[in-house]
Amino acid sequence: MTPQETKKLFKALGLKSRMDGASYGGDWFASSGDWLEVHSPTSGDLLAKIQQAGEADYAKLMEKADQAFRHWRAIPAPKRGEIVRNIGVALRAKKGELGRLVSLEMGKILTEGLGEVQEMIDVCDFAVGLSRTLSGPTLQSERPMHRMMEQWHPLGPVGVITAFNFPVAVWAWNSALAFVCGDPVVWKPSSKTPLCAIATHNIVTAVLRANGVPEGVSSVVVGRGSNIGERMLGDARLPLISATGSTKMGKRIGQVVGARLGRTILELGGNNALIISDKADMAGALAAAFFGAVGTAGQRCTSTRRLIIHEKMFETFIAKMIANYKSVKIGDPLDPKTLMGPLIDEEAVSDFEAALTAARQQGGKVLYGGKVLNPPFGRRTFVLPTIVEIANDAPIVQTETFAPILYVMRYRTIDEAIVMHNSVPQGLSSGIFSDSVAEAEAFVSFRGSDCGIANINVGTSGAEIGGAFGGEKETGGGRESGSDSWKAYMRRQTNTVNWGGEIHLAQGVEFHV
Ligand code: UN1
Repeated sequence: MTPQETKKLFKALGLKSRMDGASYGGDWFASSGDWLEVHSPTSGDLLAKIQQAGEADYAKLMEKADQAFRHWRAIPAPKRGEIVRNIGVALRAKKGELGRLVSLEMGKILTEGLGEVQEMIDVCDFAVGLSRTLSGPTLQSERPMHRMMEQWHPLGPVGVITAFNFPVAVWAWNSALAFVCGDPVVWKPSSKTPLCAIATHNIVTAVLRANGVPEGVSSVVVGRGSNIGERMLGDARLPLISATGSTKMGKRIGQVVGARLGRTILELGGNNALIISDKADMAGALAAAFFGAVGTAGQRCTSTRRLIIHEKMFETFIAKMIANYKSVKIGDPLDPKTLMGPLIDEEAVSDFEAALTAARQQGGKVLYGGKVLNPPFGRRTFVLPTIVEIANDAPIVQTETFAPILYVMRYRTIDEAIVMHNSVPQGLSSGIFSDSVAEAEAFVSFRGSDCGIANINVGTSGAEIGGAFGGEKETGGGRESGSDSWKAYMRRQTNTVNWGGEIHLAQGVEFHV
């Protein structure tokens, strides 16, 4: 993107080259004197400087969010839904610009940047429907002339901590739901992608203002994890912390929020595998594995990290994968011909290199890739997508490296494949390619995949918003987005109502003088 094009994009999204990083709906503010530089992962160009929020800024913002809750929870849910519908309309109008900004700041290719904004739009639509159906059951009482029911009430301000790889969609999954549920949101975006957060907040704030929503319902706080992040975790005014990131980070969050008995939704590391059966449709399996492993330069939580391939198919399948890998055009994510952009920063490239060194030491054989590319644009962030043949129990295969490294391995029986599949600490997403009903059903049965997401003839990444999103084991157990994930954003209340006048004790207990 030329400097003129960047300027135009910034203008359309209300961004400047120097900005403050905190807002609760009014102006942007910050007083820490601690400036964060935002560089393009592609060119290394300085895109903007953001003054991060300090403790005083956080205090001001949190007070607003707390006050806003009292007002927001009193607005009928369908009216809140109408406002979320308008956020969806505003996002539709800005889809092109916001999608381009995602590509510019995060480095994913434009079609994926636009797809990410589409996820925001989709979840807004989903939440509008929810706003009229946030319902609890009516239950039969054992007592005469009594009725029981469950209600769901707004919970309070929700702290949302997001990662760089989905710099706008994950905010939307949380916020569209939180808003219709009656909760304000305090968003701490990744320090690697603050511009996406600021631009999103500008779009949302305009809608909230036009609808007379008080300040504090939607806030952004760009700040350091070590002070602002930690303050959020310990803050009892945030009854729920929803966080996306590494397992290491999630363990810290779980401990600190758990110590105050707060709630968490944790969406942490994945180690997603596809089983490719000898009874699979080859073309379908190839397309899914290719997108899963190379898409977003392997920087999705749902990226395909392992292929467990039937020994009969292994050689043919890998030969086809390598042919695909060889034709991947790597470069500027905004160029429509590019299939793979850069990694987020030089640190990610070091992680890529360290993982490959470990893999080689642990008996791995690099079948394709394994190289850092000479900087085409001035930043050492481009790598070759890589395929490594290695054993599933090699220590490096047991960890998540946020880079396009695909570990491949062979199996003989489906039972063996499922055991290999589940023998990692993480449990986010998974898939099997097989036209055998028995194999496919076994994979999604109680003795099959132990992941939160398990697909048949569908890859591991690119989930739709309508399903609950999240995973088991070291992935953290949280669920966001579709299905009944909204329940985590509300407070459940069981009501027993006596309309008969006489007092009856449950369980037949008699208690009178
Ligand atoms: C993530 O990587 O944190 O399923 C989210 C997918 C996307 C979301 C990924 N819908 O790949």
